[in-house]
Formats: sequence, C-alpha cells, structure tokens
Amino acid sequence: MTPDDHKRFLQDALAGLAADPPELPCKYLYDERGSALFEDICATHEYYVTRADLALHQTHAREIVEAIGPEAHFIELGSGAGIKIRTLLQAARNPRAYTAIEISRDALDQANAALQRQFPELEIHGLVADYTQPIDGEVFRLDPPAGRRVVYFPGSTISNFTHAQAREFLVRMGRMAGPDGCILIGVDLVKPLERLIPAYDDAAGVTAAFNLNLLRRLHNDLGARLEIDDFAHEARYNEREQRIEMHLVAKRDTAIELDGRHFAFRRGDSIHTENSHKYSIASFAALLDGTGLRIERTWTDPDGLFSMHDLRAD
Ligand code: AVI
Repeated sequence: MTPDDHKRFLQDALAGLAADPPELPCKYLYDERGSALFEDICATHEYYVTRADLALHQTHAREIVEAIGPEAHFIELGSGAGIKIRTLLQAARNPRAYTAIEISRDALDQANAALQRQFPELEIHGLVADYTQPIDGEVFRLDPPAGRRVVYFPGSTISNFTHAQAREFLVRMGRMAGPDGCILIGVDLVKPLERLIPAYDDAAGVTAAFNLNLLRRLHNDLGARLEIDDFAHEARYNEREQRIEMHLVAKRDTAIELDGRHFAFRRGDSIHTENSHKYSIASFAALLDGTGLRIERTWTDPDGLFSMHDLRAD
C-alpha cells in the first residue's frame, strides 16, 4: 500500500466506524488475501453468479456480437483474469481492439499476454487504473478507429454500488461508449431468498472469511486493536432495497481501537460492509432513468439467474 492509500484507508475506516450505523467501504475487502478469497467464493457451489454469467456468455455469445456489429473496440472495466471476454472475442466478427482497464498491474500484464497469444492479430491495450475514477481521457487516447466502442462490464459489480453511485457510473460509461457505442453490462437478478442467502453465506465459510478479512486488514494494515473472533459474518436480505447486505456482527460486547479512537460495540451491533443489489429487468430499466441510456436488448442465462444488457444512448 502506498502512503496515500494507507492514509485514505485510515480516514475511511475512522469515518465508517464513527457512522451510525457503522459501516466500512466494500472496496477494502479486496487486498491480496481478499481477492484470493473472492476467487474461492466464485468456486463455491452456492455462489451461482460467476457460473451463471459464464453460461450466459456461452449460450448467447453469437447473438451478443451480432448485436454489436463487426470491428468493435472492446473496453473492459476491471478485467481481472480476462476469462469472459475470450468467449466474446472468439465469436466476434473481426474484433478491432481490446483495452483492459485493471487496477492490478500483474493481473493486467498476465491476462493481456495470454490473450495476445490466443488472438495474435488483435490490437491489445492495458491501462492500470481504478475504473471507478474518471479515466475517459486516457481511454480515448488509446481508441483506434473501430466499428463501435463497446464498454464491457460483466460480473454484476454494479450491484455493489448504491443506486446513486450506479447512475453516476452509468453516465460515465455512456460517455466512454460515445453516442454510437454500446455498454454490455452484467446484472444479477432478483431471486428467492433460499437461493440468495446461501450464496452470500456458504457452508464452507469462505464468504465469512472474506468479510472477516476486513477486520484483519484493520489490524494488520492500520494497527487497530480488536478481537476478530468477537465478530461474526452475517448475510441479510433487505427487502425494501432489494439487496443482500453483508455485516460483521458483534458476538459479545467488544471494542475496536483505531488511531487513538475507541469504538464500542454492544453484542448484536453490526458493521455494514457490503451491499449487493438485485435487479429485475424492469427495476434496472428504471435505474437508467435520467442517465441518457436505454436497454436495447437483454439476455439471461438458461436458468434465469443472471442478465446481460446491451445499453445504448437514448
Ligand atoms: C463482486 N460482486 C459482484 C460480488 C457480489 O456478488 O456482490 C461480491 C461478493 N460479495 C460476497 N460475495 C460476493
């Protein structure tokens, strides 16, 4: 962590713990250990999201690339290992270029090198950046002449944003795609609780370890004094907001000391660590109101768990 990252993490943690109710930003779940745990979550049999997203790609790749048209420039936000884009690039007609935007330089270099071996003709770019920050200028600098610019954001990370953040982000993606471009965005669908809760509270405790890792980070990275074992992972469904919430709930009266400040927790108090909003096709269309975007087309996986929308300027 750079000194600036450390400072921001400390400020965010202090503000979050002082909030009523206490909360910590979900972006801090993803240090090296957290990212590895997230990969493990994706492999649990309860977490359907990744498999459904892949199944959607495998089932509909042809139709998706038909809708986009030939010679597209694909721009992927948070590209990670770059697995899903392969399915689209394989199906695409003369893809013109691919730009991966990823915060981890190692992940970016490895994924782009593997992609270049598989698609030797393709123009491939990498941008090490936090895609939640404004980066349009840098993306346009890399932009080759192409049939259409396609901003590609699979995986339903949009679920982890509040509605206001999601709208702001959609506007930014619209700007990146330009008036003739499109956005391919993955969105997890509303579904029964029996399916949702285990997906965020798997039997092997991987999601619990992922959530509790945030307390480990407070201790290891920020020097907080706390007892990790005094907290338990909990996944709740907030019916009104149609979202899964992850919480760290105090098992007994306890405290966290951070940077000379004391935060007391009574048994049952919680720290809210993540939201994962679930959308129907209609509620996602409503989210787009005022963003300048509309749904051109939607695909779902064969089990109807997950959706991908092709968004265009309205
Ligand atoms: C990254 N994101 C889409 C995941 C989700 O399903 O909201 C994060 C996650 N948190 C717990 N399990 C998975």
